[in-house]
Amino acid sequence: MSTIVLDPITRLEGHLKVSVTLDANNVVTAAQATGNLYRDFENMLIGRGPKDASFLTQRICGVCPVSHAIASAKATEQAAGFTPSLQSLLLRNLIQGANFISSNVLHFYQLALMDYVQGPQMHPWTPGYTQDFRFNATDSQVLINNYVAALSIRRQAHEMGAIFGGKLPHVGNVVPGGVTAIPSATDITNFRNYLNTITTFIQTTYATDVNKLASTYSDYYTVGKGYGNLISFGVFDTNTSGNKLYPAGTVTNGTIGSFTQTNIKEYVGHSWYSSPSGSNPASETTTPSFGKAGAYTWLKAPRYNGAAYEAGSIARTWLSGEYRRDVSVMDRHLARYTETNKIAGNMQTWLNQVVVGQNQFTNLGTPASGSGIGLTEAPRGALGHWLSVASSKITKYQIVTPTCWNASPMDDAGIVGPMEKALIGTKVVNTAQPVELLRIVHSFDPCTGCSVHVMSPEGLEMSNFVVQ
Ligand code: NFE
Ligand code: MG
Repeated sequence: MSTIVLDPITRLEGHLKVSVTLDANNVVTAAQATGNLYRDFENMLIGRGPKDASFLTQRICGVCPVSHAIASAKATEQAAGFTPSLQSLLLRNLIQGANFISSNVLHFYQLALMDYVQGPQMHPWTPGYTQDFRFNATDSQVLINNYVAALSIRRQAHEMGAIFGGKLPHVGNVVPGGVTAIPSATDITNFRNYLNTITTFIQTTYATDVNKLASTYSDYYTVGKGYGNLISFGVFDTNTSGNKLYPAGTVTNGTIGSFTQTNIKEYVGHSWYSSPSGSNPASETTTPSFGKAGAYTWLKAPRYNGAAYEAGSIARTWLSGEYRRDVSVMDRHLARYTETNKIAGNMQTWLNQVVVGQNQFTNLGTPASGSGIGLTEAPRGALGHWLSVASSKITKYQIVTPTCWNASPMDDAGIVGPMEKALIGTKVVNTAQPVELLRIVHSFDPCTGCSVHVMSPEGLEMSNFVVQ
C-alpha cells in the first residue's frame, strides 16, 4: 500500500489537495479531496444590506462571478416578491453566456489540455509531467498554437459580456431589479461581431481539438467515472414564466427526475466546521473549526436525498438531452464543448429579442424582511444562494457552489464525494508521474476559491509533492 499526495494541484482556481491510497497494483483504493482555503463569505454577509450581496458575492470568484451576481439578485428579488422583465432576463443570459464561453474555453485550453500535450520547454509548461503524451510533433504544435489563440477568444468573450455587464469579470449592471444597461443599436452590433468571431472559433478550432483529444485518448471514456448521479438547478431563462434553455433536474443512476431544493442538505462530519450537520441551506449556519477530528477539508458535503450528485456541463447536457452518454473524463470534456456551442447559438436568438433603447430595470426598494432562494448554474454546475432578511439586513446567507457538489468530502454516512469516487479504481501507471489523477481532477474543472467561500497554515505550503 502506498499513497500519493498532489498539493497544490495546479491549473485550477484556488488551492486543492488530493491524497490517494494505492494497492499493490497501483490502483487507487481511497481518495480524499481537500480544499485548503477558508474565506468566510457566508458570515461576512450577515448584517449587510441584501442589495449589496450581488456585488459582494461576485468576489467569491473571478471565473464565475456573473452566476453569483444572478443567484444573489434572484434571491433578493424573491425576498422582495419581484420578477424581472424579459429584457432583463435576456441581458442576463447574454452576460452569463459570455461568461460561460469564457470559462469553458479557459478550462479546455489553459487548464486541461496541457495534461495531454507536451508544451514548449518554458514556463508555464515546465517542469510538468512527461508521461503519456500521444500527439505527434505537428499536432502538438497546432494545439499549442490554439492554446494561445484561445487566450484572445477568452478576452473577446469578456469584452462581449462587458457591453451589457458594464465590466468583467465582476459586473456592475446585474442587480436586484434587473439589468441596468440600456442597449443601443451599436451595442447590439458590437456584441454580434464578437459573438460571430467566437462562434467560428468554437465550431472550428474547439470542435476539432476536443474531438482530436477524444479520439487520441479514447481510453478516457472509461476513466474517472462518477456515480451516475447528476444535478442541475437550470439556467438561461427564456421567458418570465420560468422556462429555461437548460432545465433543472436530477439524474439518479441514469434515470431523470425532478429537482426540489428542500431535498438538499449539507453535511460537515468530515469538514472543518462545528455547526450542525445535515441542514438545508435555508436553516444552516457556518462555524469554522480548523483541525476538527476526522475532518480534512473546508468544503462542506452537499447531498441530494442523502446521495452524492455531480454538477456541471454533463449534468446540464444530460438533462437537456443533447449529450446523454456516460460520465467519464472524456464525456465531461465533450459535454462542455457541446453546451458551449449551444449557448453561443442561443445567444444569437436572445440578442435578436433585445429591444434597443428599452430600459426595463426596476429600482427595487430594500426588502424589510423575508427570505429568498436564487438558483442558477455557474459554468461548473449548480449554484444556489439562500438569503434571509430582517430589519432590512441579511440575517442568514448560505451559498452552495458547483465545486462543493463535485469536490465534496465524505459525508456523515460515509459516502465520498463525486471527485473522490471518480479517482477510486484508477490505475496509476507511473507513480512518479500520476497524470491519470490530474486528468480526472481537471475534468471536473474544480474551483476551490468558489467552494470554500484565512489561509490555513497548510495553505502556506505552496509546493509539496510526495510519492511514497
Ligand atoms: Ni470559481 Fe464557480 C463556477 C461557482 S465553483 S468557479 O463555475 O459558483 O464551482
Ligand atoms: Mg456554502
